[in-house]
Amino acid sequence: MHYDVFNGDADGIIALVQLRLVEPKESVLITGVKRDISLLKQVDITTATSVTVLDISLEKNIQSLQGLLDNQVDVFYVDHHRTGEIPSSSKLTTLLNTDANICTSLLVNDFLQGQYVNWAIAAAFGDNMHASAKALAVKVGLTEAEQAQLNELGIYINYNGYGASVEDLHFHPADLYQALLKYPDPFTLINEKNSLFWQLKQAYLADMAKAQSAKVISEKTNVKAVQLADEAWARRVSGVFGNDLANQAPDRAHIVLTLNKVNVNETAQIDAASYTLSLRAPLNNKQGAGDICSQFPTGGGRAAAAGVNELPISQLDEFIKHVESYYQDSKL
Ligand SMILES: [Mn+2]
Repeated sequence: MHYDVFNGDADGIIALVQLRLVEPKESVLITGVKRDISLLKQVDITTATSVTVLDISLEKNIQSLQGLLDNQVDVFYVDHHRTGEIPSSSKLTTLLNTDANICTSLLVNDFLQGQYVNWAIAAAFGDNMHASAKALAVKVGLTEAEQAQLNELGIYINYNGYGASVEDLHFHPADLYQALLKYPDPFTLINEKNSLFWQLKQAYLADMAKAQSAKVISEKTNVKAVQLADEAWARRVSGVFGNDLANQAPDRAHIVLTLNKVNVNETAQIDAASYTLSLRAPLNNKQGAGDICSQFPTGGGRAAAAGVNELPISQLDEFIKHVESYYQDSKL
């Protein structure tokens, strides 16, 4: 049995669309919300004969990967996140590149020699890699208007992946993948009345309108921190809202916080409250976000975009100061 394991964000879902348009395959789909990257362990090692893995860190899935390889399962692994040490095995084929301007769909696009390139462009826009997306769009001759449409589509698919659990999402990423696979050309989807594109657009605009009232926690020349409510809409919109802020002020780092629910247990003691936060490096200085977040427990990510799942409230000031001084010292 073949397994397709993919991140539930734009370049995870779209990378699989590109591959399966070229090579249709019956497969078991394994995916989840964007932040759920520990996916490979869900593959049933007793039934798996081959596995395609897209857009999840090899480092974070190394144990499951080693188990599959030891069991003689063929693995095709494509990703742009931290790799850690890559196992050497004749069963493993990789396309790995951690360049900050490369996403999984772009790697797949090279591999497929540009087949379904419009999908790859939408994915790169969705992963907020505007320069790469634009360069590719210009190369294949898309007009400004067409580029803007693919940008929108990428943003909406990316937006759908954010949430604490799949219950927060409008569409389960596996369902979204299957729906998108019906469109070899994303412009057909965009031009179709009441299609998924329009449904996602409507939902996105409603959530973003609410996000405009976000509370500004701190605003300095090089760092801005804002807080969103702890509600499903805020969990959905936090990532794309962060991208939006970054695009508006490309020299600034941005922190988007949501307060995690406080659990009151039986003895009426209140567990220490914490924030889930995402940190975006300045678009014009894409470095350091992953390193900064990794210094806090439950933190991690890429150079350009990273996060902390549970930052104790008492550490927020320290975190913000850390971000301020980091980007103060690392001006281009
Ligand atoms: Mn991705």
